[in-house]
Amino acid sequence: EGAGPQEYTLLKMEVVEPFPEVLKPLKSKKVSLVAATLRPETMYGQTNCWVHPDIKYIAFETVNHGIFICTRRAARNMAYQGFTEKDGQFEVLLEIVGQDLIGTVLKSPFTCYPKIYALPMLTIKEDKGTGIVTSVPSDSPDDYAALVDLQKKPAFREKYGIHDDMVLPFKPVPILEIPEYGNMSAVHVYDKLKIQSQNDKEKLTQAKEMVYLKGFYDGVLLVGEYKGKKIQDVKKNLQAKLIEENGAVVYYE
Ligand code: A2H
Repeated sequence: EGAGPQEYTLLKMEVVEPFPEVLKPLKSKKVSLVAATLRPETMYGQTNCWVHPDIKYIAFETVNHGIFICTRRAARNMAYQGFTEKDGQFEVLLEIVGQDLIGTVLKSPFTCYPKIYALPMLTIKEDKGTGIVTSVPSDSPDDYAALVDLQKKPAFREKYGIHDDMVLPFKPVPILEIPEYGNMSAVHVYDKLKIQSQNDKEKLTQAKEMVYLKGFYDGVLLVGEYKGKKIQDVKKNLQAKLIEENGAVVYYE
């Protein structure tokens, strides 16, 4: 990095009933888990949200978007980008450990699943984005690997108190067609490289390299308003649509 700030699309995933125990104090408010993504054009394929069980998150009030949940570091960045009343300042309403957010029910823009769940991902970095990630297993090898880990390993679900119905019904959705990789590029490279788990670091790096540039330059949307269009031509339009519909906002770091 170091080439100046990176622009992210900050996706707002709204907490819906039943609120988890830790968020009950905020029950009467609009509360969102926020995730930084570089791929707004993939939001049609969201199947879940990722949190790290051991990362500490906070809740703070924004001026225009209700309450956000993210790392303290991300909240500080947002406070310098006009998200809070006083520049550079934010009030911590709650401190929450990721573990306690697992199973939270969310409504997220563009996905075909009416509600999705917050689930554990152990490779989330604390010092990038918000520490919360939106999961698009059709097109992100990291997301697919982490979802397969949960779907294939009942003991892993049990360890975090995750019900089968938060995980098993959520299949990757075909949203982009990429020449040579088909309509679920992450699934294709995961199989091809015989990736074993979300901790298969080297292979996942390789998988990401294989998929990303190709997806951006040659990928074609299979769903939504821009069905049939090339991603590079409509990525900005899709980001604008998410923002207009109040599902996202621009965030830099
Ligand atoms: B992307 P970059 Cl479909 N820890 O969004 C680990 N990963 C994180 C993160 C964190 N703290 N914060 C964000 N990310 C992920 C979609 C997506 C993403 C697709 C394909 C590739 C892809 C759905 N997940 O990222 O280091 C988020 O996942 C490829 C790297 O700033 C975000 O975009 O380049 C991306 O990594 C930001 O990573």
